[in-house]
Amino acid sequence: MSSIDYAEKIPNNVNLQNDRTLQRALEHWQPHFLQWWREMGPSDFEAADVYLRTAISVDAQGWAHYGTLKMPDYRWGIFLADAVSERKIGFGDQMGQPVWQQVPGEYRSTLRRLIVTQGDTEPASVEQQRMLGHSCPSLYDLRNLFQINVEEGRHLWAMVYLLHAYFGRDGREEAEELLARHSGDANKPRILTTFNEPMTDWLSLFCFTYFTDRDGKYQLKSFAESAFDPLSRTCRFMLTEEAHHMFVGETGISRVVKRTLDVMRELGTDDPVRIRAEGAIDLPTIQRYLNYWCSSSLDLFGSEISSNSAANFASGMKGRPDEPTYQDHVLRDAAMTIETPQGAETVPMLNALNEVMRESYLKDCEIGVKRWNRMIERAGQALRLSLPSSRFRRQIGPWAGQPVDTHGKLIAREEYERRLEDWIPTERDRAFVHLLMQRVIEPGRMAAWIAPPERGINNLSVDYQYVHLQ
Ligand code: BYC
Repeated sequence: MSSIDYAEKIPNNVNLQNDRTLQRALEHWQPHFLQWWREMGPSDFEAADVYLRTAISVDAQGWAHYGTLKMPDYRWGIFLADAVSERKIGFGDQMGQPVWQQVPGEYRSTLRRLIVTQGDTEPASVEQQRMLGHSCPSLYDLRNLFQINVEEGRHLWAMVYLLHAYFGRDGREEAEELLARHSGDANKPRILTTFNEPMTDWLSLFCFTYFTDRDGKYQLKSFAESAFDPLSRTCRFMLTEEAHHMFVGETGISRVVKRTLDVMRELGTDDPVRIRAEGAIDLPTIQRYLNYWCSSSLDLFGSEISSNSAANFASGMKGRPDEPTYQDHVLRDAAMTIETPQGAETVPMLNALNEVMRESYLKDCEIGVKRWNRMIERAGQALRLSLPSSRFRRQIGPWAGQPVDTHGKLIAREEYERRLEDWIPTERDRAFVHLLMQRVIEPGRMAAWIAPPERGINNLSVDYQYVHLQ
């Protein structure tokens, strides 16, 4: 990378062409990243020509460029949203003071940990989705998968930029570690639970991009409020790309539901056996997938009662998503009642902020569910999809490991074990869904279990050849 034209190869607005220290750090890291991409990124598609968007600036009118390229040639860039002049800290004990352009010593290790945790999820998701290209339901979907993969790669770059530019040697070491941990690895797993879950089918991908990427939206929005200005600006720009990932999730599930409803109408039945025989996914199975990925993603907000959340907010490191919409930005006198298996507990609001975020996240998750239910209602079907209670199947917080049904009611453990197969995908469900995952690569054609999208990408038609396989 020594004779590199930085502005051309690594689109950026962080003055990389004149920053020798950053160049040296990236020169060392970038070949490791590319090696990781080859070994852990989309398997067997290095030679494919893919219609991709690439971030090239932070200009709202023209921030991305669309074109056909091979994924290893993607120009992973580094962008910070425009600086807000004289920006002040918007919450916590230092509210009203100027934001930080450097990392304050006393917050260094916590901020690094937060950035590393965020950064760790990005390559983790690429690893989880590594094999899905082989079973794509259409070229349109294959392209969307790859778009998400390269952008998660860019989000890793965004966090590595912060580590390299602001955390010196330990930042560089953490950047290497981000490539050394792997999703599901027994010895060196990814940091957060959901990012170690296997993902072997596209229904899971759509649920993941609906629920887990939405956690990403909420975490990025809370960092967008951060007093550490480079983190705030980086995350604000990442949110621009994140919207498409959630779009893939929401429209993906919509298309699966639509296809199922079409088959139900054609056959005149809601019998899952007959719907499956027709190659579509019955609504109860879709519900079990929603339960699985939603409950897994709920853990990503951390424990309901958390001293970390209190410290992160009070110091100004991490706010609430949409912080300006709240009245009280200091929260020293506020409290919240949290339900635990032992009963209601009133805790200082600062310690309950993970729960505050989880509640607003769940409201956001409801929007898609309402849309899917309107489709089901219009088709004259009785079943309604729903989200599980935030106490269901938790692994983090006071409800972790508790036998709770999908409505949030504590039940006998024996009953819980018995009924779990009504609530989350069984081995049989997974085997059936897996069987449907046959790749379809004729332009415009869709697998039998999913309806076509309403429109193509960037005003192209649905039958455009989004990927040329070699
Ligand atoms: N799994 O006080 P606690 C995305 C740990 S997704 C494993 O309960 P806290 C994306 C926690 O780390 C967004 N460990 O919670 C989506 C802590 O350990 P340490 C990712 C967990 O700290 C799709 C201990 O338990 N970004 O971008 O208030 C595709 C006690 O923690 C989990 C972020 O998460 C878990 N689920 O909040 C691609 C933002 N939950 O530190 C990308 C950065 C908790 O004591 N992370 N623990 O050793 C954070 O802000 C916080 O770390 C958390 C947890 C919100 C995750």
